[in-house]
Amino acid sequence: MTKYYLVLGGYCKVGKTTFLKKIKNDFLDEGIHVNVVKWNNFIFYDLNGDLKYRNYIKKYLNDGNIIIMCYRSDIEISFNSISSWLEEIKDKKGKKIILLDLYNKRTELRDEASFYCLNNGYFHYDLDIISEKEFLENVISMLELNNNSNWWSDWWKKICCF
Ligand SMILES: Nc1nc2c(ncn2[C@@H]2O[C@H](COP(=O)(O)OP(=O)(O)OP(=O)(O)O)[C@@H](O)[C@H]2O)c(=O)[nH]1
Ligand SMILES: [Mg+2]
Repeated sequence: MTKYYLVLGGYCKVGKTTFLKKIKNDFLDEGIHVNVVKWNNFIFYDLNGDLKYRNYIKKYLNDGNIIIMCYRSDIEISFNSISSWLEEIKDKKGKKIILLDLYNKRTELRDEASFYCLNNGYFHYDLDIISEKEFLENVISMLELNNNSNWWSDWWKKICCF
């Protein structure tokens, strides 16, 4: 089975690990440079945003198929630091880059972030208009797995009881 590598990067304490726990909660946040979490045919690399780990996390940013740069549009520095994370990626060709706003209200900074994505060919999502489920559905369709995704709806029914 093809494995896909999804990287969660971005400024410290914006809620990357909390977001991942909503998808799969049976892992311990070890407080080290990365949590490696397997889920179906995805492997999440949940990176620690603390600058002191920057040298250790470059490898994961370069190995990922989808780079999900998390920020909060109520914390300006979390958006401003994104470009320095993306500079660590040597070759962006073939990678999908997504900015994901984990804040649950619309802000001016969010509009700026959408524009930044549009200009750079990145994708932009925010969690006040899209659920974790819908977000992952979008990611899956980016990976062209949609034709064969019964496992996906079965899995959601199991954990969400609907
Ligand atoms: N109020 C509020 N607190 C949150 C939210 N998301 C996360 N937190 C809290 O913020 C703290 C940091 O969240 P994490 O999910 O560990 O953040 P992170 O981005 O993984 O942080 P690092 O791995 O250290 O870079 C935790 O204490 C969470 O409980 C949120 O949406 N609202
Ligand atoms: Mg974390």
